[in-house]
Amino acid sequence: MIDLYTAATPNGHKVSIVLEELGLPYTVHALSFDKKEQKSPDFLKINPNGRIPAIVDRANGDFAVFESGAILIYLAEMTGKLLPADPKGRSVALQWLMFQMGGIGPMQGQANVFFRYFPEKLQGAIDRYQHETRRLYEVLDTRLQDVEYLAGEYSIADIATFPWVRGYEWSGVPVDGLTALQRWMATMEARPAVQRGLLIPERTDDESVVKGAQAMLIR
Ligand SMILES: N[C@@H](CCC(=O)N[C@@H](CS)C(=O)NCC(=O)O)C(=O)O
Repeated sequence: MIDLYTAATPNGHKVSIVLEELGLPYTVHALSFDKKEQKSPDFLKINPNGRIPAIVDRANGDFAVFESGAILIYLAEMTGKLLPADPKGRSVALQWLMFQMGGIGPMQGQANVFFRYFPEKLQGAIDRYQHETRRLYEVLDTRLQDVEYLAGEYSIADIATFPWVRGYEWSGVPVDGLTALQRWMATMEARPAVQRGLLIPERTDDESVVKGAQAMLIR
């Protein structure tokens, strides 16, 4: 059994989607940013970085994993699914996974901060992060003109990338003209496991939780 520590954010959704795709049983622990539960001493023992997502594998000596990309690799290797077995295919999948972890996540995350939450309107910062995110989307689009999924076959690279790209409107980043990216998004959205994963954890309408999440994103 896997314990999943998460919140309704793109990085959290990566892990609930992969768990749904793999059909692994898991227990959801929804952390409240408003209550700073991600910084509690108990949670810092699981993720020293004090952020979601993290998992604890109860069937493997309570082994804890943090960083969403590392969690996806751990679960794919554990099950032998969603990551090609041959060295070249595996490398291609990991390249696109790293592209998301080092590029789209940080750039789009900062686009959200400066476009949505930052107390001052810093147009230079907004432009910088939105344009860089669009540039990274164009790299994805070019790739997806040649292949159905980022690694050729469906993999953890798609699962890592989709929860971010689907938020393009919220980030103020247009996807006009990126027809291959739009086709891929529609394919991803149609997957039942993706739809289930996006509902984890249950959304709350508690405004204080939303404010708390925004405060965390600013830092
Ligand atoms: N690189 C990390 C990023 C994790 C991250 O930034 N998580 C955000 C939510 S998407 C978070 O926990 N924010 C709360 C905070 O910063 O205290 C990963 O991919 O797991």
